[in-house]
Amino acid sequence: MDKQRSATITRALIQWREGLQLSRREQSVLGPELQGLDRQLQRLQERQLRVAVFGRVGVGKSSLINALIGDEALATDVAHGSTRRQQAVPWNRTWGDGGLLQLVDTPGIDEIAAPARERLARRVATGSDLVVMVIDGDISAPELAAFRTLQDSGKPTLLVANRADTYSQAERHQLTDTIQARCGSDEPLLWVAAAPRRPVVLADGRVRRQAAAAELGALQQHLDQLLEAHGELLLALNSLRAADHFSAQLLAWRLGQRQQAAQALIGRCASIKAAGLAANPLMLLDLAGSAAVDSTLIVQLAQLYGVRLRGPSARRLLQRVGRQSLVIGGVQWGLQGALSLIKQLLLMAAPFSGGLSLAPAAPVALAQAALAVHGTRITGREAARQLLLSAHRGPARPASLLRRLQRADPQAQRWLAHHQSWSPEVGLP
Ligand SMILES: Nc1nc2c(ncn2[C@@H]2O[C@H](COP(=O)(O)OP(=O)(O)OP(=O)(O)O)[C@@H](O)[C@H]2O)c(=O)[nH]1
Ligand SMILES: [Mg+2]
Repeated sequence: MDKQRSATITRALIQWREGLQLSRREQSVLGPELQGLDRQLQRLQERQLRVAVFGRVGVGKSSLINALIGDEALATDVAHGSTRRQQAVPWNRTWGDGGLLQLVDTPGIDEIAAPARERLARRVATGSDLVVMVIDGDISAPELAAFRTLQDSGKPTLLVANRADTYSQAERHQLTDTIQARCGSDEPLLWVAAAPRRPVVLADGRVRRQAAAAELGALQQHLDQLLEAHGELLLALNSLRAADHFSAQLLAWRLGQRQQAAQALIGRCASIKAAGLAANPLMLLDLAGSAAVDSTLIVQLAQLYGVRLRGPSARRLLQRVGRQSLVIGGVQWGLQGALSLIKQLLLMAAPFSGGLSLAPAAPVALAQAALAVHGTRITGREAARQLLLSAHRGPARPASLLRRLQRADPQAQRWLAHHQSWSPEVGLP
């Protein structure tokens, strides 16, 4: 991704953030998410990339960070569980044109239940632009599950195998094949030795394993290339995803808050329509009256969701809702017309049948009313869905920016191949 596109995305995101009108209650309910988003946007402006090191307990995550920064900044231990909480350390090297780097050490993913592991993987993924997942032999089921979680969340992830010093070259080749097959990935497996121990023959002839220099060549080289080629993209992608995620959470929250009000509104419109249909003897008025109630419902729903309905966009929305609810409720409209016709014929026949034909008119009117309620519910739901989509889809919205970037950049497309975007189906009335 070139610098110009990166600057455009940064500008658009900052503008979007400044334009977010959050109530006090929203700021407090979504406080932690908002802080996370603001941190990410700040890093985007400062061009500070965050690389998280992630994996099982004791695979050598902290040792790897120490080896990369060339300093024993983090505690390491043979005893498992020496890193208890996430910790970021600055990495004294740059990428691109003066971009900064931070490495994040994380606690091990095993010894915790699967749901917690998934949450941890998601948290690590959310807070970093790139993940280095460390294994130290064949990939286990929990490791594979965590790797998949990272991939499914669209997180660029490098798979690194540590303790290269404890395997022969033939063993390493064989392990590479097995692991790549298990992961279903053609990405390279990068072998390193973060804190190797090499056998040394002592003066008395005994052999002892002694600490030796770290071997990080494959990873260093891969990281150099990746950061030079895609540093800007990594930062932009994670920022867009963070913004998209926040915007989805905000919408879902607002939707949840207004769900009851929307339901009540739909119910009120349904009863107005039902009463009008039951009382009205004329077929055309039946249909026109129903359509009028549905339009009023849409306009009022729009007000409720805070979506401005004006000009062509309003027309398009009404047409879309109309089309959808007509397709879904097509049968209902057909039946409604037929029932209106029957009702009208029964009324017209009244003078000739001595009023007897009026008797079946009442159940027909009731059937119409029941259909009307059902139809209004369909229209209400569809209107709510379309209104939300329109609120989520504006050209400057993170979701649209993300889609555009995905279309324009093949590397973004690859990274986001498994990524599932938020869908506004949740919490509809
Ligand atoms: N032989 C060998 N030992 C290593 C290597 N890397 C790390 N170790 C050893 O593995 C042990 C665990 O290393 P840590 O870096 O603490 O592992 P961790 O993944 O951070 O562990 P937790 O924080 O407990 O999850 C230490 O005794 C390291 O010296 C390596 O490449 N080769
Ligand atoms: Mg550690």
